[in-house]
Amino acid sequence: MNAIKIVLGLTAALTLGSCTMMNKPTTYTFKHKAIEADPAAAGVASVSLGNAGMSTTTLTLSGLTPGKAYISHYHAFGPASSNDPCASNGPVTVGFPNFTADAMGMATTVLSTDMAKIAGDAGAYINVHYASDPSTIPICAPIKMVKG
Ligand SMILES: [Cu+2]
Repeated sequence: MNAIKIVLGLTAALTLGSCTMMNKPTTYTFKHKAIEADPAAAGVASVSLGNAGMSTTTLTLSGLTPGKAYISHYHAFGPASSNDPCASNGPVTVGFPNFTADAMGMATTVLSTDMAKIAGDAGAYINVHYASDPSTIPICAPIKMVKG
């Protein structure tokens, strides 16, 4: 009798635990690349899983050039590194809506997409590029640290 109660209690706790985990966003921190552009640029990517396999990723950025236009993407793990996603030079998998830094150099952009499109190596890192020169990448958020 006591054993049955304990088992039921554990099941309830595990169920609650998994619900909480699904709703809690995972946060990834942007790192500055080894370039001089936007030296104070920083930010976080907050990834939430929703219903029907959808995900929402919110970028909250600061230290950008006020009034400057930016683009951002999820990138897949590329061929140039197997343990540093931001140095792996991978292809774009999904793009965020374009955005412009405000007068304080702050910006946000929100992407809703199928979780499957950014799962595993497909969502290895997030880059923020100058819209005017996509080869200029002030910051990158590593998400999946090891390829494969
Ligand atoms: Cu990109």
